Amino acid sequence: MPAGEQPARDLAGRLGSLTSWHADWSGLRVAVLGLGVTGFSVADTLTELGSRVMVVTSSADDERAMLLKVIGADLLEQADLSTPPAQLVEFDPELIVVSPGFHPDHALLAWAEDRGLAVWGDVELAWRLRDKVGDPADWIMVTGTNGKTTTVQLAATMLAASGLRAAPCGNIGVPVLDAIRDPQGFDVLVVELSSYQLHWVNRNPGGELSPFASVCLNVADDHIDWHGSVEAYSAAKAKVYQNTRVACVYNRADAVTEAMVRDADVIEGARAIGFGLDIPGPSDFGVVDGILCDRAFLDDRHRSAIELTTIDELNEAGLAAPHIVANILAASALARSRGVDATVIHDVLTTFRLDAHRIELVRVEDGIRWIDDSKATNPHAADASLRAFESVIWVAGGLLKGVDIDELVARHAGRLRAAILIGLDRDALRVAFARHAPELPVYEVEANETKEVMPTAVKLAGAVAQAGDTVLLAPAAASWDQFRDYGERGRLFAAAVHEFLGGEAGDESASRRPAD
Ligand code: UMA
Repeated sequence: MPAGEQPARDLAGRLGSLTSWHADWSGLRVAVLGLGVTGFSVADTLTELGSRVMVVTSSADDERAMLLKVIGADLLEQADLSTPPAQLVEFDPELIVVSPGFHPDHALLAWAEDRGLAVWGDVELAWRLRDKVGDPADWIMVTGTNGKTTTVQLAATMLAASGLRAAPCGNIGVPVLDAIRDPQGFDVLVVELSSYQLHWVNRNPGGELSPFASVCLNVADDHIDWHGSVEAYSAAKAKVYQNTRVACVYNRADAVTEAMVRDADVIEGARAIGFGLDIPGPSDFGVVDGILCDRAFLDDRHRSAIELTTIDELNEAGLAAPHIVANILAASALARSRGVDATVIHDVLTTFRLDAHRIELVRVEDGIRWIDDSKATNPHAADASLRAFESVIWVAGGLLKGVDIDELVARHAGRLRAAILIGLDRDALRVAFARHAPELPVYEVEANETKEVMPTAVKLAGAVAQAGDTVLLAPAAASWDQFRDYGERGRLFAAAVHEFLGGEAGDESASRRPAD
């Protein structure tokens, strides 16, 4: 019987019962929206389970399109998806699985809603299928405006160093479905979740996530254009704590995250664990006299604390910038909640290195530091970056994604010596400089060609920089207007710096990050 005629109750019942890899997924007609890494992982999984899959996307790369044929999924590629294509209507899906990049107002999602179709995100699907291999892994879920990836990498490294099979996945770049299909299985998955992914979780019976531990690192304006308002963005982030079993980790310096924990429905017995750069109370992680401490996971937490590492040691490893210390405390809280020994955390922190384009020292020459923090794709991240330096030539701009830049400029006007503007959204920056730093020299990069932008910006910066200055690429904006991604933006900046300065790296190692 075609699904259109199938009573809605039966279908809802069937979807509600699909909570295991070993359930009967055969013949289920699923439309998968998007053919990026997510869409492909969804199609690959569901065809393996015997479902009938149609992938609908505005564009598809040749390799994935070819692979869809191999796995037996249909592809519907159509640039204009503003009305549901006839083939999709004819396919008559029983379920939609949506990629995170699709806006919730997308015409296909409105069409699905009109038809009363269930819509799942890939994370919900992965949760339902998590029992593929042996006992399901515990999920440790990480969200926040900034610091997600660093925290996820730190926590996963700590867990793995303690002998657990642990893997980072999610928004970090590895779809959660790829992790749950690993043939060996994992003890713990450290899942990075964007607000886009969180938007789609906990909406359907049978698919509610229940993490072992969870954290929202911080909340600042970002992706407002996608969510529609700060409130909606924040509400999506708050979902990370729902049904947490053991530890809800929050940021003591960010009252919004604390309120999220207070308001969350969690599993009885789950504890709230605060982290912050100040002195920790019982059940907290924090810093006392330069020592990072755990006052949560020990018997006598009212009178004592466990030492994890010191700011001096972190300085040695290039990990002492305040926002990185905060990430370290959050990751340590997550790892300690799952039983990782403090000595293991200490050892991990002596060898851990940040990824590229995160406050990365490119070069020091003639007393001028050149720093690539291309990962600073919103004002909150740029704020953390600017705080770490005193006299800054700031390379800023790109796509502002609807967020307000004024406060950031006001806060840091005093440390700026010049600004170099790149990218599309410049008006807000120009206005903010005129208001808060009218004397500041502001130079605009007129070049729009990807390969021209950074050489021009670097030349302008080089002309004004003096000994003691830091030339800081921390754009406070997304890169997609001029670059493929923040990685390309950072690489081209570093290349332009080396080209401009010539010769080999100068008087300091180019591989270390600056400490605060
Ligand atoms: N597509 C459409 N119409 C749309 C939107 C997308 O047809 O309106 C199609 C595209 O043509 C393409 C596919 O959908 O075929 C792309 O899907 P996607 O944008 O969801 O991207 P994926 O490759 O599946 O990657 C996604 C995340 N991307 C986004 O959220 C935009 C990746 O995060 C994530 O690593 C990956 O899933 C695995 O979980 C990237 C990101 O930029 C790194 N995230 C944002 C951030 O961190 O700020 C949220």
